[in-house]
Amino acid sequence: MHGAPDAAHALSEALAHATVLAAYGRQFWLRLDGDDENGGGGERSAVTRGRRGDVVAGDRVAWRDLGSGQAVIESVMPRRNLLRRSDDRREKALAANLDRAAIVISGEPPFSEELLVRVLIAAEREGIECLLIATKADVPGALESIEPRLHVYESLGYPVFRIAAKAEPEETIARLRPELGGRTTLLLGQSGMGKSTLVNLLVPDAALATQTISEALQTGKHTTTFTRAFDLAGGGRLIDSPGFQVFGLAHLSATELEHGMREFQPLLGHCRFYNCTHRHEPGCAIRTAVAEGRIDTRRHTLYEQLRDGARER
Ligand SMILES: Nc1nc2c(ncn2[C@@H]2O[C@H](COP(=O)(O)OP(=O)(O)OP(=O)(O)O)[C@@H](O)[C@H]2O)c(=O)[nH]1
Ligand SMILES: [Mg+2]
Ligand SMILES: [Zn+2]
Repeated sequence: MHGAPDAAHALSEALAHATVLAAYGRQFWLRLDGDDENGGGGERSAVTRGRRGDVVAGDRVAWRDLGSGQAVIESVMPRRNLLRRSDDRREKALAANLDRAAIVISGEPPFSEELLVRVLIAAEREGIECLLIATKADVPGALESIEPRLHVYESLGYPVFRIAAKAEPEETIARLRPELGGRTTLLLGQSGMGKSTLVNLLVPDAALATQTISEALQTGKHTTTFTRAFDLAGGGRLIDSPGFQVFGLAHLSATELEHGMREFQPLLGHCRFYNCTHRHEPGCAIRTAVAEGRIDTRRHTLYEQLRDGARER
Protein backbone atom coordinates (compact mmCIF):
# COMPACT_ATOMS: atom_id res chain seq x y z
CA MET A 1 0.00 0.00 0.00
CA HIS A 2 1.15 3.51 -0.78
CA GLY A 3 0.18 6.85 0.63
CA ALA A 4 0.15 6.65 4.39
CA PRO A 5 -3.16 7.91 5.76
CA ASP A 6 -2.67 11.58 6.58
CA ALA A 7 -4.27 13.60 9.36
CA ALA A 8 -7.18 14.56 7.17
CA HIS A 9 -7.93 10.93 6.52
CA ALA A 10 -9.65 10.57 9.88
CA LEU A 11 -12.11 13.28 8.87
CA SER A 12 -12.74 11.77 5.50
CA GLU A 13 -15.53 9.49 6.64
CA ALA A 14 -17.81 12.50 6.86
CA LEU A 15 -16.81 13.85 3.45
CA ALA A 16 -17.98 13.00 -0.02
CA HIS A 17 -15.80 10.73 -2.10
CA ALA A 18 -14.73 10.83 -5.72
CA THR A 19 -12.37 9.28 -8.25
CA VAL A 20 -9.75 11.47 -9.88
CA LEU A 21 -10.24 11.39 -13.65
CA ALA A 22 -7.54 13.87 -14.61
CA ALA A 23 -4.57 15.59 -13.04
CA TYR A 24 -2.92 18.68 -14.45
CA GLY A 25 -0.39 20.38 -12.21
CA ARG A 26 -2.26 21.00 -8.98
CA GLN A 27 -5.66 20.93 -10.60
CA PHE A 28 -7.85 17.89 -10.77
CA TRP A 29 -11.00 16.70 -12.46
CA LEU A 30 -13.23 14.47 -10.34
CA ARG A 31 -15.97 11.92 -10.98
CA LEU A 32 -18.15 12.23 -7.89
CA ASP A 33 -19.45 9.10 -6.20
CA GLY A 34 -23.16 8.42 -6.19
CA ASP A 35 -25.91 8.71 -8.70
CA ASP A 36 -28.33 11.28 -7.30
CA GLU A 37 -29.66 14.66 -8.33
CA ASN A 38 -27.48 16.63 -5.91
CA GLY A 39 -24.33 16.35 -7.98
CA GLY A 40 -23.44 12.76 -7.10
CA GLY A 41 -22.09 11.00 -10.16
CA GLY A 42 -21.27 14.32 -11.79
CA GLU A 43 -17.88 15.80 -12.64
CA ARG A 44 -16.15 18.88 -11.31
CA SER A 45 -12.73 20.44 -10.89
CA ALA A 46 -10.89 20.54 -7.57
CA VAL A 47 -7.57 21.62 -6.10
CA THR A 48 -5.47 20.14 -3.33
CA ARG A 49 -4.69 21.73 0.01
CA GLY A 50 -1.32 23.43 0.27
CA ARG A 51 1.27 22.26 -2.19
CA ARG A 52 0.25 18.65 -2.34
CA GLY A 53 0.56 17.61 -5.96
CA ASP A 54 0.94 13.85 -5.76
CA VAL A 55 -2.70 13.09 -6.52
CA VAL A 56 -3.08 11.16 -9.79
CA ALA A 57 -5.72 9.77 -12.13
CA GLY A 58 -7.32 6.72 -10.59
CA ASP A 59 -6.95 7.99 -7.03
CA ARG A 60 -9.87 7.72 -4.65
CA VAL A 61 -10.23 10.93 -2.67
CA ALA A 62 -12.36 12.62 -0.03
CA TRP A 63 -13.32 16.15 -1.03
CA ARG A 64 -15.08 19.18 0.37
CA ASP A 65 -17.25 21.79 -1.32
CA LEU A 66 -15.97 25.25 -0.43
CA GLY A 67 -18.84 27.07 -2.14
CA SER A 68 -18.66 29.45 -5.11
CA GLY A 69 -17.73 26.59 -7.40
CA GLN A 70 -14.58 25.67 -5.42
CA ALA A 71 -13.78 22.17 -4.26
CA VAL A 72 -10.76 20.90 -2.37
CA ILE A 73 -9.31 17.41 -2.06
CA GLU A 74 -8.88 16.74 1.65
CA SER A 75 -7.28 13.31 1.54
CA VAL A 76 -6.28 10.43 -0.68
CA MET A 77 -7.45 6.93 0.19
CA PRO A 78 -4.86 4.15 0.47
CA ARG A 79 -3.86 2.92 -2.99
CA ARG A 80 -3.94 -0.58 -4.38
CA ASN A 81 -0.98 0.31 -6.57
CA LEU A 82 0.75 3.38 -7.97
CA LEU A 83 2.66 3.25 -11.24
CA ARG A 84 5.70 5.50 -11.02
CA ARG A 85 8.84 6.51 -12.80
CA SER A 86 11.74 8.38 -11.28
CA ASP A 87 15.17 9.83 -11.77
CA ASP A 88 17.72 10.57 -9.08
CA ARG A 89 15.98 13.76 -8.08
CA ARG A 90 12.31 13.07 -8.16
CA GLU A 91 9.60 10.53 -8.55
CA LYS A 92 6.66 10.99 -10.86
CA ALA A 93 3.42 9.17 -10.10
CA LEU A 94 1.52 8.29 -13.27
CA ALA A 95 -1.76 6.68 -12.18
CA ALA A 96 -3.17 4.71 -9.26
CA ASN A 97 -5.44 1.73 -8.62
CA LEU A 98 -4.88 0.13 -12.00
CA ASP A 99 -6.00 -3.31 -13.09
CA ARG A 100 -3.76 -3.28 -16.13
CA ALA A 101 -1.20 -1.31 -18.07
CA ALA A 102 -1.42 -1.49 -21.87
CA ILE A 103 1.81 -0.48 -23.52
CA VAL A 104 1.15 0.92 -26.96
CA ILE A 105 3.95 0.25 -29.44
CA SER A 106 4.46 0.28 -33.18
CA GLY A 107 7.10 -0.16 -35.85
CA GLU A 108 6.22 3.24 -37.28
CA PRO A 109 7.87 5.21 -35.77
CA PRO A 110 10.01 2.41 -34.29
CA PHE A 111 9.35 1.88 -30.60
CA SER A 112 12.15 1.67 -28.05
CA GLU A 113 12.42 -1.77 -26.51
CA GLU A 114 14.41 -0.29 -23.66
CA LEU A 115 11.45 1.87 -22.69
CA LEU A 116 9.13 -1.13 -23.00
CA VAL A 117 11.31 -3.16 -20.65
CA ARG A 118 11.41 -0.29 -18.16
CA VAL A 119 7.63 0.02 -18.10
CA LEU A 120 7.17 -3.74 -17.68
CA ILE A 121 9.58 -3.77 -14.73
CA ALA A 122 7.88 -0.79 -13.05
CA ALA A 123 4.47 -2.43 -13.49
CA GLU A 124 5.70 -5.79 -12.17
CA ARG A 125 6.91 -4.03 -9.01
CA GLU A 126 3.38 -2.76 -8.43
CA GLY A 127 1.70 -6.04 -9.31
CA ILE A 128 0.01 -4.49 -12.35
CA GLU A 129 -0.74 -6.87 -15.21
CA CYS A 130 0.61 -5.77 -18.61
CA LEU A 131 -0.44 -6.24 -22.19
CA LEU A 132 1.02 -4.93 -25.43
CA ILE A 133 -0.95 -3.21 -28.16
CA ALA A 134 0.91 -3.04 -31.47
CA THR A 135 -0.69 -0.37 -33.64
CA LYS A 136 -0.68 0.68 -37.28
CA ALA A 137 -0.90 -2.86 -38.66
CA ASP A 138 -2.30 -1.15 -41.79
CA VAL A 139 0.94 0.73 -42.47
CA PRO A 140 3.07 -1.42 -44.82
CA GLY A 141 6.06 -2.85 -43.00
CA ALA A 142 5.16 -1.33 -39.63
CA LEU A 143 4.49 -4.59 -37.82
CA GLU A 144 6.64 -6.90 -39.95
CA SER A 145 9.74 -5.13 -38.69
CA ILE A 146 8.88 -5.73 -35.03
CA GLU A 147 7.21 -9.15 -35.34
CA PRO A 148 10.26 -11.10 -34.03
CA ARG A 149 10.25 -8.91 -30.91
CA LEU A 150 6.49 -9.27 -30.45
CA HIS A 151 6.98 -13.06 -30.48
CA VAL A 152 9.49 -12.78 -27.66
CA TYR A 153 6.97 -10.94 -25.48
CA GLU A 154 4.19 -13.36 -26.36
CA SER A 155 6.38 -16.27 -25.34
CA LEU A 156 6.93 -14.52 -22.00
CA GLY A 157 3.18 -14.57 -21.50
CA TYR A 158 2.32 -10.96 -22.26
CA PRO A 159 -0.83 -10.75 -24.38
CA VAL A 160 -0.06 -8.91 -27.65
CA PHE A 161 -2.79 -7.32 -29.75
CA ARG A 162 -2.07 -6.27 -33.31
CA ILE A 163 -4.46 -3.61 -34.48
CA ALA A 164 -5.13 -1.11 -37.25
CA ALA A 165 -7.17 1.51 -35.45
CA LYS A 166 -7.43 3.77 -38.49
CA ALA A 167 -8.04 1.26 -41.27
CA GLU A 168 -10.08 -1.30 -39.34
CA PRO A 169 -11.93 0.52 -36.57
CA GLU A 170 -14.72 -2.06 -36.20
CA GLU A 171 -12.29 -4.98 -35.88
CA THR A 172 -10.20 -3.01 -33.40
CA ILE A 173 -13.21 -2.31 -31.22
CA ALA A 174 -14.29 -5.94 -31.38
CA ARG A 175 -10.83 -7.16 -30.35
CA LEU A 176 -10.23 -4.70 -27.53
CA ARG A 177 -13.65 -4.10 -25.94
CA PRO A 178 -13.88 -7.49 -24.20
CA GLU A 179 -10.27 -7.10 -23.09
CA LEU A 180 -10.72 -3.65 -21.55
CA GLY A 181 -14.31 -3.77 -20.30
CA GLY A 182 -14.95 -3.81 -16.56
CA ARG A 183 -11.35 -2.95 -15.67
CA THR A 184 -9.20 0.13 -15.28
CA THR A 185 -6.48 0.14 -17.95
CA LEU A 186 -3.75 2.72 -18.36
CA LEU A 187 -2.54 3.27 -21.93
CA LEU A 188 1.06 4.34 -22.01
CA GLY A 189 3.92 4.57 -24.44
CA GLN A 190 6.00 6.88 -26.55
CA SER A 191 4.51 9.84 -28.35
CA GLY A 192 2.81 9.16 -31.67
CA MET A 193 2.21 5.43 -31.12
CA GLY A 194 -1.56 5.81 -31.23
CA LYS A 195 -2.86 5.93 -27.64
CA SER A 196 -5.31 8.77 -28.14
CA THR A 197 -6.47 7.31 -31.44
CA LEU A 198 -7.46 4.17 -29.53
CA VAL A 199 -9.22 6.13 -26.82
CA ASN A 200 -11.18 8.09 -29.42
CA LEU A 201 -12.24 4.84 -31.00
CA LEU A 202 -13.28 3.10 -27.78
CA VAL A 203 -14.82 6.10 -26.03
CA PRO A 204 -17.16 7.84 -28.48
CA ASP A 205 -17.30 11.19 -26.67
CA ALA A 206 -13.61 11.25 -25.70
CA ALA A 207 -12.62 14.20 -27.88
CA LEU A 208 -15.42 16.35 -26.54
CA ALA A 209 -14.76 15.33 -22.94
CA THR A 210 -11.06 16.12 -23.36
CA GLN A 211 -11.95 19.54 -24.73
CA THR A 212 -14.20 20.26 -21.74
CA ILE A 213 -11.42 19.45 -19.31
CA SER A 214 -8.78 21.27 -21.34
CA GLU A 215 -10.89 24.39 -21.02
CA ALA A 216 -11.65 23.88 -17.32
CA LEU A 217 -8.02 23.20 -16.43
CA GLN A 218 -6.60 25.50 -19.12
CA THR A 219 -4.26 22.99 -20.68
CA GLY A 220 -2.97 22.89 -24.23
CA LYS A 221 -5.25 21.34 -26.83
CA HIS A 222 -3.33 19.47 -29.49
CA THR A 223 -1.18 16.70 -28.08
CA THR A 224 -1.97 14.74 -24.94
CA THR A 225 -0.63 16.92 -22.12
CA PHE A 226 -2.23 15.35 -19.09
CA THR A 227 -3.34 11.93 -17.92
CA ARG A 228 -7.07 11.46 -18.26
CA ALA A 229 -9.44 8.61 -17.38
CA PHE A 230 -12.54 7.88 -19.45
CA ASP A 231 -15.50 5.80 -18.35
CA LEU A 232 -16.15 2.88 -20.69
CA ALA A 233 -19.73 2.06 -21.62
CA GLY A 234 -20.64 -1.00 -19.58
CA GLY A 235 -18.05 -0.36 -16.86
CA GLY A 236 -14.33 0.03 -16.49
CA ARG A 237 -12.09 2.92 -17.39
CA LEU A 238 -9.47 3.66 -20.01
CA ILE A 239 -6.74 6.13 -19.08
CA ASP A 240 -4.89 8.09 -21.76
CA SER A 241 -1.49 9.53 -20.89
CA PRO A 242 1.07 11.79 -22.54
CA GLY A 243 3.83 10.07 -24.48
CA PHE A 244 7.20 9.83 -22.73
CA GLN A 245 10.82 9.64 -23.89
CA VAL A 246 12.36 8.53 -20.63
CA PHE A 247 11.17 6.13 -17.96
CA GLY A 248 13.55 6.21 -15.00
CA LEU A 249 13.61 3.39 -12.45
CA ALA A 250 15.69 5.05 -9.73
CA HIS A 251 13.05 4.07 -7.16
CA LEU A 252 13.68 0.36 -7.72
CA SER A 253 16.23 -1.82 -5.98
CA ALA A 254 18.50 -4.24 -7.84
CA THR A 255 16.30 -7.09 -6.59
CA GLU A 256 13.19 -5.41 -7.94
CA LEU A 257 14.92 -4.93 -11.29
CA GLU A 258 15.76 -8.61 -11.67
CA HIS A 259 12.29 -9.69 -10.51
CA GLY A 260 10.83 -7.39 -13.15
CA MET A 261 12.45 -9.59 -15.80
CA ARG A 262 9.74 -12.21 -15.84
CA GLU A 263 11.87 -15.01 -17.34
CA PHE A 264 14.55 -14.53 -14.65
CA GLN A 265 12.18 -15.30 -11.81
CA PRO A 266 12.38 -19.14 -11.74
CA LEU A 267 16.20 -18.96 -11.93
CA LEU A 268 16.80 -16.41 -9.18
CA GLY A 269 18.59 -18.02 -6.26
CA HIS A 270 20.20 -20.63 -8.52
CA CYS A 271 23.41 -18.71 -9.27
CA ARG A 272 26.72 -19.69 -7.61
CA PHE A 273 26.94 -16.38 -5.74
CA TYR A 274 23.99 -15.28 -3.65
CA ASN A 275 24.58 -11.65 -4.71
CA CYS A 276 25.10 -12.47 -8.39
CA THR A 277 24.33 -9.52 -10.67
CA HIS A 278 23.93 -11.80 -13.72
CA ARG A 279 26.42 -9.73 -15.71
CA HIS A 280 29.79 -11.44 -15.53
CA GLU A 281 29.86 -13.88 -12.61
CA PRO A 282 30.82 -17.52 -13.18
CA GLY A 283 28.12 -20.06 -12.42
CA CYS A 284 25.33 -17.63 -13.22
CA ALA A 285 22.07 -19.47 -13.92
CA ILE A 286 20.71 -16.53 -15.93
CA ARG A 287 23.76 -16.22 -18.20
CA THR A 288 23.75 -19.98 -18.72
CA ALA A 289 20.13 -19.72 -19.84
CA VAL A 290 21.09 -16.91 -22.25
CA ALA A 291 23.95 -19.01 -23.66
CA GLU A 292 21.60 -21.97 -24.12
CA GLY A 293 18.98 -19.83 -25.86
CA ARG A 294 16.39 -20.14 -23.10
CA ILE A 295 16.54 -16.41 -22.34
CA ASP A 296 16.44 -13.82 -25.11
CA THR A 297 19.85 -12.17 -25.57
CA ARG A 298 18.47 -8.73 -26.30
CA ARG A 299 16.39 -8.76 -23.11
CA HIS A 300 19.43 -9.78 -21.09
CA THR A 301 21.50 -6.98 -22.63
CA LEU A 302 18.81 -4.45 -21.79
CA TYR A 303 18.77 -5.77 -18.24
CA GLU A 304 22.57 -5.38 -18.02
CA GLN A 305 22.31 -1.77 -19.13
CA LEU A 306 19.63 -1.06 -16.54
CA ARG A 307 21.62 -2.82 -13.87
CA ASP A 308 24.76 -0.84 -14.75
CA GLY A 309 22.84 2.35 -14.15
CA ALA A 310 21.04 1.12 -11.04
CA ARG A 311 21.84 2.10 -7.52
CA GLU A 312 23.34 -0.79 -5.61
CA ARG A 313 21.51 -1.57 -2.38
N1 LIG B 1 -2.24 4.26 -40.19
C1 LIG B 1 -2.51 4.33 -38.89
N2 LIG B 1 -2.25 5.44 -38.21
C2 LIG B 1 -2.50 5.48 -36.90
C3 LIG B 1 -3.00 4.36 -36.18
N3 LIG B 1 -3.12 4.69 -34.89
C4 LIG B 1 -2.72 5.98 -34.78
N4 LIG B 1 -2.34 6.47 -36.00
C5 LIG B 1 -1.81 7.82 -36.28
O1 LIG B 1 -0.65 8.05 -35.53
C6 LIG B 1 -0.55 9.42 -35.13
C7 LIG B 1 -0.37 9.54 -33.62
O2 LIG B 1 -1.52 9.03 -32.98
P1 LIG B 1 -1.95 9.50 -31.51
O3 LIG B 1 -3.12 8.64 -31.16
O4 LIG B 1 -2.13 10.95 -31.40
O5 LIG B 1 -0.66 9.08 -30.68
P2 LIG B 1 -0.44 9.18 -29.08
O6 LIG B 1 0.19 7.88 -28.69
O7 LIG B 1 -1.69 9.56 -28.41
O8 LIG B 1 0.65 10.34 -28.99
P3 LIG B 1 0.92 11.36 -27.73
O9 LIG B 1 -0.38 11.93 -27.29
O10 LIG B 1 1.85 12.39 -28.31
O11 LIG B 1 1.59 10.54 -26.68
C8 LIG B 1 -1.82 10.09 -35.62
O12 LIG B 1 -1.53 10.76 -36.81
C9 LIG B 1 -2.76 8.91 -35.86
O13 LIG B 1 -3.70 9.20 -36.86
C10 LIG B 1 -3.25 3.15 -36.93
O14 LIG B 1 -3.64 2.10 -36.40
N5 LIG B 1 -2.98 3.18 -38.27
MG1 LIG C 1 -2.14 11.13 -27.16
ZN1 LIG D 1 23.40 -14.78 -11.88
